[in-house]
Amino acid sequence: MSEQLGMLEELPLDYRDEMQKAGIAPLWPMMRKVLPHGKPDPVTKPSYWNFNDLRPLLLRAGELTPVEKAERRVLVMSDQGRGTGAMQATSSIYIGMQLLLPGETAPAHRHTPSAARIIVEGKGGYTVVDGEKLPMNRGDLVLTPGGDWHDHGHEGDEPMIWLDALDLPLFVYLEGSYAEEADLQAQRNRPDSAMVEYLSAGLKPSKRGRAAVRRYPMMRFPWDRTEAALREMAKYTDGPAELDYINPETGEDVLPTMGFTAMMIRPGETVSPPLSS
Ligand code: GTQ
Repeated sequence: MSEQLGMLEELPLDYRDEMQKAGIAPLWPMMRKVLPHGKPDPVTKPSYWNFNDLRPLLLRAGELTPVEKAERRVLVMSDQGRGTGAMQATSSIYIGMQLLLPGETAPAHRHTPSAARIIVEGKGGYTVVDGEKLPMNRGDLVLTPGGDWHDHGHEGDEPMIWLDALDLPLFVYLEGSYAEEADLQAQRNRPDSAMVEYLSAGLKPSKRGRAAVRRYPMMRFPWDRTEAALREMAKYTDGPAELDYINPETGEDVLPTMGFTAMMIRPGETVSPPLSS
């Protein structure tokens, strides 16, 4: 079948004018734009952002813009297929690098998109999600499911930097993206559930006599555990060791729209992860 379906210009001018007035258009000249042949035709391009370039720019944002003014002090990494300034790294995922300085707090808000954070540097930072205080240690994966209140704080003495990943573009596309603001949350005086209920893989709180489990029962995945598990697995695995982060109650990906995998690649190894959906 021909790639090129009919063109708009082939149609009589009066017909095109009448259609224009009626607010309609023929499908066939535009069909391949939305239904390309054989395979998708993505706008997104592979993009690369160098942390050594980004880091000083982020620290400078710390001097230029108080967190009270910014609400969130973040530099957005734009998909190069859409151009710098695009609020997305792929069609559905936004990523940005966030800075919080010692003593600062980023105010509480909640929004429809979900967020996940991977801590890059610093000590003493934390985020409070739905009243649960989640320490931010280097490499930790920390979740903020859509609709949950969250604020960030910093009790340490060096800058905290972390990567934010949100399904924000998806919500913008669905015209369902919005946020609400509130005062800082009261923090429950107990360690987060990774340190209490979900301390060990393969064990979860007994069903007996328990109230309903939360939809996202574990919102922090400590890196020290992930790293130890990867290293142990790699001893007995040819090729890269890979571990999927899961919701410990369901075995599913940690969020409905975003899944995370930790991978250990030995020096000199190369990998080509398969496309998957
Ligand atoms: O920390 O709550 O990068 O709301 C973008 C939007 C981070 C956050 C971002 C946000 C946040």
